[in-house]
Amino acid sequence: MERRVRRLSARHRLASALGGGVACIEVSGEPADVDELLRRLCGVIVRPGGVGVRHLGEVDRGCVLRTGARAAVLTPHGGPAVVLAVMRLLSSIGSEQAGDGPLGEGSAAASLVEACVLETAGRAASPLAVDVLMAQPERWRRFDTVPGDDPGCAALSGLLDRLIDPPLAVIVGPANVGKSSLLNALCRRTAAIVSPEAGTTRDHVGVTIEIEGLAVRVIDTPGLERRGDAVPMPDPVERSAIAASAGVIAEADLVISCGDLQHGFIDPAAIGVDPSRVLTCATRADLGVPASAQVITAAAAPAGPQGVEELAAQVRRRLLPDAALADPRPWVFHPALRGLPSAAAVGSGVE
Ligand SMILES: Nc1nc2c(ncn2[C@@H]2O[C@H](COP(=O)(O)OP(=O)(O)OP(=O)(O)O)[C@@H](O)[C@H]2O)c(=O)[nH]1
Ligand SMILES: [Mg+2]
Repeated sequence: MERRVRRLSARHRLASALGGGVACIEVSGEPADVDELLRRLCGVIVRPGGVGVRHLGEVDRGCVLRTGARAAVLTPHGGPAVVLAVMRLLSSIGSEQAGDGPLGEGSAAASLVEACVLETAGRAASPLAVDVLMAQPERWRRFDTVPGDDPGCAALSGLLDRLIDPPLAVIVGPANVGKSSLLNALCRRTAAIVSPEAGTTRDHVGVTIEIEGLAVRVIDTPGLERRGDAVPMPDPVERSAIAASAGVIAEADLVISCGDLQHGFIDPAAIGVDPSRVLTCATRADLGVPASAQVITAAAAPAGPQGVEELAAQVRRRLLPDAALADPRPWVFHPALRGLPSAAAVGSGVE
């Protein structure tokens, strides 16, 4: 016989659009019932002020933020199937699904900056965004001017915005140095075609990978330069792909310039890239290491991949330095906060 679940006073609602990297589900109700709902969902009690990554039943893992005695926010992955499964699970364990409404209505958000945190957590691409967003109400409270007008905050915000919209890293280098193999190793699956023929990658191939909680778009490009008479010149299809690569290279936040001992590196000036945007990466290092590489890899060495984790860590640090993550100044992370004095953003009442 099916055991009946005691209904709780708790209610839940989706506070973000479906389909972002991370969804935001608000839960509210009497304190004891919010306690009980989270215990049923995660298997542990999450006290007011508590935050942690928890199992959301058997559906997913996500951040659970107990924003107050009467409210909590869950951030499962944003795909519709996951979100709907979590919503259904909440209903089945005693909560009632509330209708969608404007942000901050009736529960978790107590100020504009908090409402913006909830909205932004729902569409941020990077799981790491949640921790940095949760720190914002306190950072805004401690700042006494207009964060948007402060040059330090503006520079910081430009970097932290990469937690919302994934930054772009583009892999470039001579043909056949192992660029596609490197992309495959980075995303731990075959996302790009690899072959011993020079010119295998005829169009650029892109994937979004997560490095230490930061979502990064990585694009692999066709070889940009050839050496040796045995290698034919690019055909028209490939020439147009190479020309198209120029566009993504120009947009790149970071250019991963690959080179091996046999072919060396491309001169950044030849592709119009400032060296400050370049990370030089030795590839096929099991066959020898070219001079002056900042990181050394052998993604498809017979003995197994080497240096790929270190490359990933360097990419993350170049795109989002540790100093930016630790910076105590506020982040202007939402258009509604631009030009706003911090006192207005943290004041109670949501417009
Ligand atoms: N020994 C060794 N071989 C590798 C390594 N990485 C790639 N290769 C081999 O090098 C060849 C070229 O690899 P790709 O990854 O296709 O090189 P690419 O730079 O993407 O080539 P294009 O797309 O043609 O520009 C393939 O035969 C790979 O198996 C490595 O770390 N060590
Ligand atoms: Mg390739």
